[in-house]
Amino acid sequence: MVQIGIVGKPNVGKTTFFNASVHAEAEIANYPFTTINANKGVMYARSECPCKEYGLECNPNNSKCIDGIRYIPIEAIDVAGLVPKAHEGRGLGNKFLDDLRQASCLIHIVDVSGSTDEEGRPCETGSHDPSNDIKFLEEEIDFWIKGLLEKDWRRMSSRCKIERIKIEKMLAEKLTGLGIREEEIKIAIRKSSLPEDATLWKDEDLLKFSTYVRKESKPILLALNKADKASDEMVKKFEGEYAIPTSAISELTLIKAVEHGFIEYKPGDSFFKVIKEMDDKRRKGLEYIKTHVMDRFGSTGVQECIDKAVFNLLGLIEVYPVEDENKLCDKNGNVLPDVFLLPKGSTVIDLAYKVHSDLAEGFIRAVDARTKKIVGADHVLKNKDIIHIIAK
Ligand SMILES: Nc1nc2c(ncn2[C@@H]2O[C@H](COP(=O)(O)OP(=O)(O)O)[C@@H](O)[C@H]2O)c(=O)[nH]1
Ligand SMILES: [Mg+2]
Repeated sequence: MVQIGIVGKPNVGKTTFFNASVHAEAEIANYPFTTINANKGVMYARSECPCKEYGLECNPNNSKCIDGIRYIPIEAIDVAGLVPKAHEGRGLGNKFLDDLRQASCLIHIVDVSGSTDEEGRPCETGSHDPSNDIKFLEEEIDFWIKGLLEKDWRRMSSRCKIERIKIEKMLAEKLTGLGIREEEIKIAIRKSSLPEDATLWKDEDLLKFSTYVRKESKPILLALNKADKASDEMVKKFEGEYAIPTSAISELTLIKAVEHGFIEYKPGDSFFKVIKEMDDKRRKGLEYIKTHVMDRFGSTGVQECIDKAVFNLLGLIEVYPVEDENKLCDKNGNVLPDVFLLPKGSTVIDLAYKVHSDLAEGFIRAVDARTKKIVGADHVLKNKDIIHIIAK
């Protein structure tokens, strides 16, 4: 399953964001190092379910569907707060960096209200500039990667030269534990325009390469959190395609109100509907969220972060395997039971492997349920394809 790492310095709202989207109860508190061990949980990417378009009632199995909105699971990891110089072992040291190994991308929770200092201690709202936080997190990861490479660098690079081993092969071996692929390494070498002969790489070249490889293998989306109490000016300054204003606390409050039956609201909605009488305090709280968060930013932003990370930053597509291309169901009659997230450019056979290796090994042909055309193993899949795979 795709894994997203939730990262940031202490007290920015990582755990709140995590709990709001996975509905797990990790500890939330206003002091550093509350989150000692990384919490793993399941978050959901939100998308229009094809059931709506076909006017069908679906029976989801590996995902959820609420009123025609499909929620597709992904794995999330709530990483302990990162403080400057973690790569040298400060704070909880390399622990959080280790937690990021398997993440395919990161959501960096930033306190855009400027009410936490660089170490994560509460400070006066607006008194801390989050630009430094953004830069420092990138640098921490870069130095961490570099640190892994520079051990043994001279011997390794000389060996490559003498034995004519391609540098990307050696790097791939060293970095595989970080979930970094050879393809990403090749791109990083090209982008940093470094010589093929790695014995010529200087210290700053290793850092340059580390930066590029981090950008390729752990792309970062910024959640501009605590936007509810941030000035318009601050939000405008940082907002962008991959920098989304969020109010994690609002999302968590809405989810709780849903659980208690007070409102109707689906994660990612731009509004909620009151369905039960409530006390003044709760009503005022929800009104505040409506006027200061939802009307101001369009939503709490939490769901949008996940969706942007999955569908844009990672560029994944959703594909629905079925066993009947007319009824769009499996052999038990469940309509659109499963959905899989696959990298762009994936083919029918990639989908088959994802569903079951038997389906791939015994592959005969497939049918595109939308067009009813027969397609082969190499057929490239499109977003929201519905595919019937026929196998021996
Ligand atoms: N105003 C505001 N406060 C928030 C928001 N998200 C979290 N907080 C508060 O920030 C503090 C730290 O939150 P927590 O999730 O424990 O941060 P972590 O250390 O990054 O995991 C808590 O007091 C939260 O209630 C938000 O969106 N808006
Ligand atoms: Mg925490």
